Amino acid sequence: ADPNFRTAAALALIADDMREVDHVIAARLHSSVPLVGQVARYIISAGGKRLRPALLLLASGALGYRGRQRYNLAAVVEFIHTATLLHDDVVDESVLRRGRATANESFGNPASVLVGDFLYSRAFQMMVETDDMRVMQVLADATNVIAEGEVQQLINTHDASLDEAGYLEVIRSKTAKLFEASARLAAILAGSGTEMERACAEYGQALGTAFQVIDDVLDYDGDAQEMGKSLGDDLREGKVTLPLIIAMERGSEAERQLLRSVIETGSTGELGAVLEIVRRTGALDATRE
Ligand code: GRG
Repeated sequence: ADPNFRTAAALALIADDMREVDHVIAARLHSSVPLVGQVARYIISAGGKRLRPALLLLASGALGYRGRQRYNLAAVVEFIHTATLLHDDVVDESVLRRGRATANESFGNPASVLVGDFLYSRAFQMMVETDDMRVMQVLADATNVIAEGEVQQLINTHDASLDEAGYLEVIRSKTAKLFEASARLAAILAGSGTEMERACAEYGQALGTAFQVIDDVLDYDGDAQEMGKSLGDDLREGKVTLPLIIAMERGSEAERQLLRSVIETGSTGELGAVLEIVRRTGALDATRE
């Protein structure tokens, strides 16, 4: 079947549950400081895809769990995700998120960082309320690994020696870890045992990794001009995406040298040549595969 159809069918299964999650999210955004609610609602109501809550709901449903705790934990993973987005947009000095101005653009960096801290700590309040040590362990471990992944990504900026393993290590931490935790929590909620917990975690990890690989090159789709713009932005920022790594592996010595210098300097003077190497080596198709 068409994968888009399958996705739509899966999401239709949990449409009512997702409304419950949105109620929990709205209810748990309360704060005596108006700016907290304002910034938090600004980002949370901007239309995120709620992928991590969806994964938790679908997986726990498939394992036969029907308790209300799934709504709380789905809200927790969305709060953690949103906190990381607020911080990430400050780190990257991004101006657009979810089709509108980032919170840092609208409210400034300090408010973004601090409301990210609020969402993160609200998530931890809610996770402690579960009184379940395994749940707390999984979420504390995941957020720790996410932060480490971001630091490693910072270190990898403009690093032309980054290989596929190094690239994957970062995305497994910064992105896939929260997908992994969401699926793992489903198995914990359902009391499905350690084997199923491991299987769910592995599934979440694989899904999150594939998701980030595609997310990294989504803007490269479209015509050559669009790809040039996105690749140019990534090169200037020192982001070493998988197509660049594959093009480095597959290119001739001269091509490799050109790519190395462009990645290290972030200069886009040779952008046309870079695009041609990516095209000739089939690096984009290899990434999608
Ligand atoms: C607050 C614990 C903590 C850490 C901060 C900055 C940082 C450390 C982590 C950032 C991690 C990050 C931004 C990973 C990328 C995740 C990603 C693919 C975001 C886009 O996800 P979507 O497409 O977003 O699911 P929507 O908008 O749909 O929710």
